[in-house]
Amino acid sequence: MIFDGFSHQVPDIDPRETEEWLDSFDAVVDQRGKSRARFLLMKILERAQATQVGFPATVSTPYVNTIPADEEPWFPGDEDLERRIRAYIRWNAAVMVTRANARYSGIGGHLSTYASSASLYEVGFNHFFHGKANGVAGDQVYFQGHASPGIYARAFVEGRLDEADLDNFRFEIEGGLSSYPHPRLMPEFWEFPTVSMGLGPISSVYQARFNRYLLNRRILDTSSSRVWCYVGDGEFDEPETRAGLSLAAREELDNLVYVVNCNLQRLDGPVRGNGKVIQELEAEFRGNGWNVIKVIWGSRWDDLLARDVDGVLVNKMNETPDGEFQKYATETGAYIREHFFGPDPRLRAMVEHLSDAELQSLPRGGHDYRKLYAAYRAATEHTGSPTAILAKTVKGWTLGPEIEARNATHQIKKMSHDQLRALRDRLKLTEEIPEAALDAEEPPYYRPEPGSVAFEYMTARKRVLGGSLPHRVVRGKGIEGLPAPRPAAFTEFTLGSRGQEVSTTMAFARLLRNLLRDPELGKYVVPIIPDEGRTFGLDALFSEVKIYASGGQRYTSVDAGLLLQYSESKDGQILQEGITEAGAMASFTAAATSYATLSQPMLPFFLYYSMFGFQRVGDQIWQCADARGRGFLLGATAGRTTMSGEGLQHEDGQSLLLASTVPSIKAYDPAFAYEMAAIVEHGIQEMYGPDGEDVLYYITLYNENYVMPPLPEGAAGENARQGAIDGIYRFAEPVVVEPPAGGSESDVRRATILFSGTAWTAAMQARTILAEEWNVSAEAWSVTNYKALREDALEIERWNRLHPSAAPRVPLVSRSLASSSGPIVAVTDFMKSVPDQIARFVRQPFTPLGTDGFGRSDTREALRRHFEVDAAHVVVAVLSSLASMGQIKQEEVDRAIALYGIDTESRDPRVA
Ligand SMILES: Cc1ncc(C[n+]2csc(CCOP(=O)(O)OP(=O)(O)O)c2C)c(N)n1
Ligand SMILES: [Mg+2]
Repeated sequence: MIFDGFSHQVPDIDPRETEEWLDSFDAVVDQRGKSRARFLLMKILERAQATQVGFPATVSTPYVNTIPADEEPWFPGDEDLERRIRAYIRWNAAVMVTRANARYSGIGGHLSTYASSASLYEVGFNHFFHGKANGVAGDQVYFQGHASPGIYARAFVEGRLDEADLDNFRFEIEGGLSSYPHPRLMPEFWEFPTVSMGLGPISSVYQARFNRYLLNRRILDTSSSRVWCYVGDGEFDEPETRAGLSLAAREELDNLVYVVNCNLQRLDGPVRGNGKVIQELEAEFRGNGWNVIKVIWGSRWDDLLARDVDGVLVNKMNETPDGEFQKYATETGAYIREHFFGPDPRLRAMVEHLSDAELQSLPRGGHDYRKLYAAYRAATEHTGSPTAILAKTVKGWTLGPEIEARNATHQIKKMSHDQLRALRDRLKLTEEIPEAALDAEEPPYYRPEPGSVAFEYMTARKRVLGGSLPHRVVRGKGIEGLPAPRPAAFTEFTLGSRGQEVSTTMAFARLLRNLLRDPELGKYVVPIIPDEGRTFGLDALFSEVKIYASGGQRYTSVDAGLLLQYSESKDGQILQEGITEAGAMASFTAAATSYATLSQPMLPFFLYYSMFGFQRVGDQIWQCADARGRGFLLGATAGRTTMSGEGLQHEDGQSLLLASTVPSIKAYDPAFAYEMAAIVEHGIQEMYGPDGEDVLYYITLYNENYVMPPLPEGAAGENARQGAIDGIYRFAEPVVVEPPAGGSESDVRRATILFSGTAWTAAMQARTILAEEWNVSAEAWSVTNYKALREDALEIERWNRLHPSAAPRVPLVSRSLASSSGPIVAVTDFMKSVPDQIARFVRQPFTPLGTDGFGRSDTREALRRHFEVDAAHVVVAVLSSLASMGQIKQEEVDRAIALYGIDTESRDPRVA
C-alpha cells in the first residue's frame, strides 16, 4: 500500500463523497486508459501542492524534463558564440590529452568525461559562476576531477594558460598542470581536490553549510556565494556522495547546487544498465528533501512530447532501461526507429516525418544549452532547499562513433588524426583548424585572439561575473585577519595540575575554553565534534558558546535551567555534527581552508575518538592536506591500553602510524599538559603566523588521570617546551646509583628510556625500579613526535648523501641522545613501529615496546601486562639489552622475569 494503510486509520466523514470520487476514477481508467488516469492524478497532486494542501511529496516523476518547454526562460546570451567558444574548449581538451599521450604513452588523462559535460560547465562559466574580483569570496565550484582537461582548456582559451602549460599536462615533476584538481601542486589555481570519488560531494555540502555558519555568526557575509558540485552518476555509489544529502536539506542550503552528469556510464560499463539512474537519484534527492530538476531531453524532443496524446512516448521513456539508452547512443537512426519507436505503431507514426539522421541526432538534455540554462536559472532562484540538476548526457559526446558511449570510453586517451579530423568537422572548426594544420605531427591548439569577437565576449562575461574560476588566492599571508592568541590562554598549563589528577583530554578541554574566551581570537575558533562531546568533557562548552543550529533552538531542552544545558543557537559556535566522522571531517576541511577559499582564516579543532580518525576518514584527511588545510585534529581516547574498556574496534594503537603517512601533518603524542599547550601554541603560530604554513597538527589526547607535572623553571623549562615542540627532550636525569662495591662511577650500569603519552608512568616506575632493585641508572626522555624526528633525520641523511665533501650534519634525535648512556628502550601505547621510526638514527641498541595486535577490553593493568608495556616489561627490556651488551649476566634477566611473574610462554600479543 502506498500510504501504509493511513487512509484506513482516519475516519471517513463522508463515505458517499469518497465513493463518487473513486467511481469517477475507475471510469477514467476504464474508458480513457491508465495513462489518462495517471495524468489526472498528477494534475490533482500539482493542484494540491499549489493550494498548499499538505501532502507527502512523491519521490519520482515521469522520465521527462522537470521544466516544461513553455516555462523555459529567455536565454540572455549569444547562443551561437557560446557554442563556438565551447567548440574551442572541447577541441583543446581533446588535443591536450592526445598530445600528452603522444609525448609519453601512458601518462593518462581523460577525454570522455569532459566531452560529456562541456555544456554543463560552460553554462556555468558563461552565466553563473561568480569569481573573486574585488575581494569577494565568489562561488565555490567542485569540478569532477577527471574533467580537468576541459577546465584547463577553458583557462587556455581565456588566456590564463599557454600552450606550454597544456603540453605539460600531467608532467608534474617539471611543474606541469596537475592531473586532477590538486591545490598542493597548483596553489594558485585549484581550490578543491575532488578526484577521490565521493569526497568532493560531501565536502561541498559542508562547505555550503560552513558558508552559512560564517554568515549566521556574522563573521563573513557569504550570502552571495554559491557552492556548485559537479558529480558523476557512477560516483553516486560512493557512500560519501550520499552522506551529506539529508543535512543539506535539513539546513535548507539553497546556496548549494549539485550538477549530476548522468552519462549513464562509469569506468567499466553502465551505471545502472538494467535500471534508470536518473530515476533512482531523483528518488534519493527528493526523499532527502531536495529540489530536483531533471534535464533529460533536448529541445527537439519537445515537439514529440507535445504529440504524445496517448502517453505512449512517456511510457516508453519510463520503461527503457539505461543499458538500452546507451545502446541507442551508439546506433543508427534506423535502429532507433526500429527498436525504440518501432514496436508501438503509435510511436512509429509519431516519428514518421523525421529522417534516420534526424532520429539519430535527437539530443539528450545535458547537451542542450538552453535547457541547461533554464535548469541553472531555476536552481539559483529556488529557495528553501538545495537543488540537484540531473542532466542526461552521452559519455564521450562529439568524439565520434569509436568513442561515444562505448564501454571502454572512459579509458581512451588518444585520438587518431582521422578521429581528430572528424571531431573538428563535428565542432565546425574547419576555418580555425585548416587541413594543413591537422596534417602536422602534433594536432594544433586553437584559441581566439584578443580583440576577436569570441575573446571579447568571454572577457565581458568574466567581467560581469567577477573573474575567472578556478582561482585560489591567499589574501595576505598568514595571520592577517586572525588575531594572535593571548599568551594567558597557555600559561596555566606550565604550572601543572597542582596535585589534581587530570588527563591530557581534560587539559585540552580547558585550553580550548581559554581560546574560546580569548577576546579577539575567540570567535574564530571552530570546535568540531561528532557525538562525543561529553566523553571528552566538552559539555561545559554547550551552554557557554552554544551549538550551531541554523534555525535556533525550537524546543525547550530537557536540561534547560541546568548549568550544563544543551544549548543550540543560530549563532552557536560549536559544530556538533552527530555521528558522522566523515561529515565532521568535511566541516573541518571547510574551516581549515577558509583562509584561502573564503579569505577568512578560521581556527578549527576537530576532536574525535582517535580510532575513528585516520582509520575511518583517512582519505578525507589526505584530501584536506592536499587542499592545504590548516588546523588541529585531536585524537581523544588515544592509546591501545589507556582506554581500558571498549575493546578491539575502539582501542587505537595505530593512528600515529597512519598520521605519519601524511606529509603535511605534524603528529604529536604528548604526555603532559604543558607539552600539549606548547604544541598548540606553536601550531597556531606556525599555521597562522607570518609564515602561514599549510600544515595540520594531529595531537593524541588520553583519558588517564594523573598529576600533571609543572614545566621546570628557567632554562630547563625552556628546553622542555622547545623539546616538546621539536619532538624530544630529557624529562628525568639519570638516577644516582652507587657504584658496585669496589667499583668506580664508570662501573654504574646505565640505560635510557624513551616514553610518549601515558607510557610515561611505566617509564618512570621502571626508572625507579631499575635503580632500587637492579642498580641501573636510567634517564627518561619524553618523545612527543617520532614522525618529526624521523623526517628531520631523513632530510639530513639526504643532505649528507648529496654533499659528500661537506662536514656531515647530525640529526636532532642523534644529537639529543648522543650523550645519554646505555641501551635505549622506547615505550609507547602505540605500535612498535612508531618509536622504530628513529631506531636507525641512534647509536645505542634500541628496543621498542608497543601495543601491536588487536586491542581488547580489560583493566589498564591487565592490558599493559598483555601488551608488554608495563613497568616490569620495561625493566626486563632494559636488563635484557644490558645482558646482550655483556654488562650484566643473563641470569639477572631470568630472575627479573620470574620476580615480576612474566609468563614467558604466553602468545605474542600481536597474534594473540
Ligand atoms: C574512490 C575512487 N575510486 C575509484 C576511482 C577511479 N575512477 C576514476 S573515474 C571513475 C569512473 C567515474 O564514473 P562517473 O562518476 O560516472 O564519472 P563520469 O566520468 O562518467 O562522468 C573511476 C572508477 C577514483 N577516482 N576514486
Ligand atoms: Mg558517469
